[in-house]
Amino acid sequence: MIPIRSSEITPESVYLSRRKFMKGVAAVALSSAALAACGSSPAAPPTPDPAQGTPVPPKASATTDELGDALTPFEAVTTYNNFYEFSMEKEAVAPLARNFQASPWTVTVGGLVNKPKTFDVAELERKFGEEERVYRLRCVEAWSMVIPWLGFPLAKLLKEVEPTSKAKYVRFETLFDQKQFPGQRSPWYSWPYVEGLRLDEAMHDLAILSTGLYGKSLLPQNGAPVRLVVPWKYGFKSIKSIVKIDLVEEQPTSLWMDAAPNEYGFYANVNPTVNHPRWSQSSERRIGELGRRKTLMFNGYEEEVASLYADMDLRKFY
Ligand SMILES: Nc1nc2c(c(=O)[nH]1)N[C@H]1C(S)=C(S)[C@@H](COP(=O)(O)O)O[C@H]1N2
Ligand SMILES: [Mo]
Repeated sequence: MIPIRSSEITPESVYLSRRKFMKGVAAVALSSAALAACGSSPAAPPTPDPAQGTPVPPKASATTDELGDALTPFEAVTTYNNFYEFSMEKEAVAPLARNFQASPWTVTVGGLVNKPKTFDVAELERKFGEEERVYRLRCVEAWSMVIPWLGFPLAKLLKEVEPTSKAKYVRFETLFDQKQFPGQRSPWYSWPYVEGLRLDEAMHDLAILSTGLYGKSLLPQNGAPVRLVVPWKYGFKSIKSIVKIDLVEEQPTSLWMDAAPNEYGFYANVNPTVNHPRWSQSSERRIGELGRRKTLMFNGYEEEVASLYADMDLRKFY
């Protein structure tokens, strides 16, 4: 039996507090409607740049994803967050994350590899570069955003450390630090947050390690300084603030599989035909829009990733 928290729509409490959620969504929808009514693009308002003390507007080179869907405003991307290490309350995450120390920061890559190595984040960026990738993020709670990430393919890092022939999966771990992450004092979850991918999934070009969004370094609420982004899977697979990456032989057990094995599987591919035990996955609410839109198979990346699962029953391996 898992504990139920009556706050937002969360992976473990979707049916509670629907009223409060609707209030939040209406506010976001209103603010972007107001922007659109003024004839301006849905660009975000300026945010203070701590280095300069003057507001620098966040910018992305793209304005839509490849399907023509508008970017979700920076404001929403950075204030409506799931990051349980800070809070289970989406709007509480950003304020609590303000003083998070994301530097210095290292990522230790090891396990079944020929060349284990600890990387400084700056070194990761230098070595593997930074490109913009506009991806849809589809949360298992049935809301979604379109986010212009900055990052590099995870495959580049994996090739660098040379997985051995025994390596079958990649296991990711978030920082464990109860001083900085008050949520990690909660006994209901097996901290630190852990996620995993099959090695071929991890090697797919769409899977990136992200160090920024909207042309700027990641803010703590989005997983600074480095987080995973796997756009064809539910958002919870995209683990934040990573300190450890291990190549392993056995399928890792993620925090969510551990917390509710009947609700969250290892694969967690976006699939409108397989419902969550407590709600439908056939449609979603795009943050900033009124009404719902149909959820796309593999979140719209079917052409790119379906071959990874050609011989699998996707109803069984959810
Ligand atoms: N460490 C960690 N990573 C996490 C989470 C979390 O609570 N802790 N939440 C996940 C969930 S449920 C989602 S939907 C996305 C949200 O990412 P965003 O806040 O940057 O949009 O982060 C994922 N990564
Ligand atoms: Mo999520």
